[in-house]
Amino acid sequence: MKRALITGVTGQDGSYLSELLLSKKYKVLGIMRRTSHFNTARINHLYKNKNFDTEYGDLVDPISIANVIDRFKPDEIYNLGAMSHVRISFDVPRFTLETNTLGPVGILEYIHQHNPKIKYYQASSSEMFGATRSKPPFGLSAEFRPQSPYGTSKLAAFHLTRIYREGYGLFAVNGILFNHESPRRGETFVTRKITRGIALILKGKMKKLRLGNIESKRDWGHSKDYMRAIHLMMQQEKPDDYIVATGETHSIKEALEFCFKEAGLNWKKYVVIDKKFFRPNEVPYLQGDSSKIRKLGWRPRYNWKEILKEMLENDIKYVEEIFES
Ligand code: NAP
Ligand code: F7E
Repeated sequence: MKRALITGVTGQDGSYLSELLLSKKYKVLGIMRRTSHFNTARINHLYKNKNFDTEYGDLVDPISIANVIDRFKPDEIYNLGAMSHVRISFDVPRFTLETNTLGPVGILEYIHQHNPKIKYYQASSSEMFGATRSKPPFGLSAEFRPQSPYGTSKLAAFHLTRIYREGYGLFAVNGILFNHESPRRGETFVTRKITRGIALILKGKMKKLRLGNIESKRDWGHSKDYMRAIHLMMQQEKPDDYIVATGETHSIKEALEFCFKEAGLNWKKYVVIDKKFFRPNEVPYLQGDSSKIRKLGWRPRYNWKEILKEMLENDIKYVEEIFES
């Protein structure tokens, strides 16, 4: 039985990856950090599986992570834990680098020093392309030009992963994932903010939805599809880097129009543009070239409209339930 250790298990991707690995008969241990509220809503349903459990640890405390690795002895480590919000990374730049860059280097160094057989996955991001001057769609040879502390922290971790692979021969893989969403997406990312906002408006609990720059464009996929891709890259004979994207790009405004129309509403009546949600630097356009992982047989099953529809339906149901009880 393969053993997988997942950091960021309480997040969107951690929960779907756990489900996928459990369905493939892995033993899964998730590392979660201590918070003052319960943070296990996305994984509570998994505890009934005898092959799933969690332990406390924090990426800014490398000894805590090393202790868990020592006890659990994983075959594969998926490093999904991160301060993952781009705008907030401008408010907490140091914490962002500590978690997103020093966290992974701690794990890589542990693997190098103590058990070089462990396979390592690094959750890299399309934010590393930032304001790239390369032509879209962006592939592995496109210029990296991050626009935020978050993008910079992920770019450093990307190179460290490559360096440990090339320098020490570790099985260390970067998945450069473009934006991926789902009903489990954090409430402050733009797609979920829109679908949750519409659900509250329909229920009469919200009057206006306040957003920032709605002109930027994103290549949105589904988290479930992207977790299949990262597992696939970890099963290859040789470690390598891959891009995961749909190749289709749409503006935030298009997403707004689509979701409000689905709900039978005119977005212009409800959306207020608020400077508070703009970023000091923006990433204006993202579109990925995922041809390399497609050669391994991966394809996305969801398109952007199906994702948004699923999220909207889920939020409408959720809001109905909380205001009924
Ligand atoms: P998410 O929902 O924000 O989850 C992040 C996870 O990291 C949560 O479990 C969080 O714990 C944990 N975490 C944060 N700081 C930590 C720390 N210091 N120590 C240990 N754990 C910590 O993010 P996601 O959307 O699932 O993304 C997963 C990974 O992929 C992240 O590394 C993200 O940067 C990267 N990524 C995401 C996308 C995307 O579009 N979703 C695209 C490219 C790359 P709490 O639950 O306690 O907050
Ligand atoms: O913003 C604009 C915002 O926060 C998308 C993370 O998972 O994907 C994610 O980062 C766009 C930006 O995602 C609001 O300015 C407008 O142009 O949903 P987002 P992101 O910044 O692309 C990458 C790949 C990651 O790696 C990250 O971890 O939407 N936008 N108005 C807004 N964004 C937010 N959050 N809130 C607004 O009110």
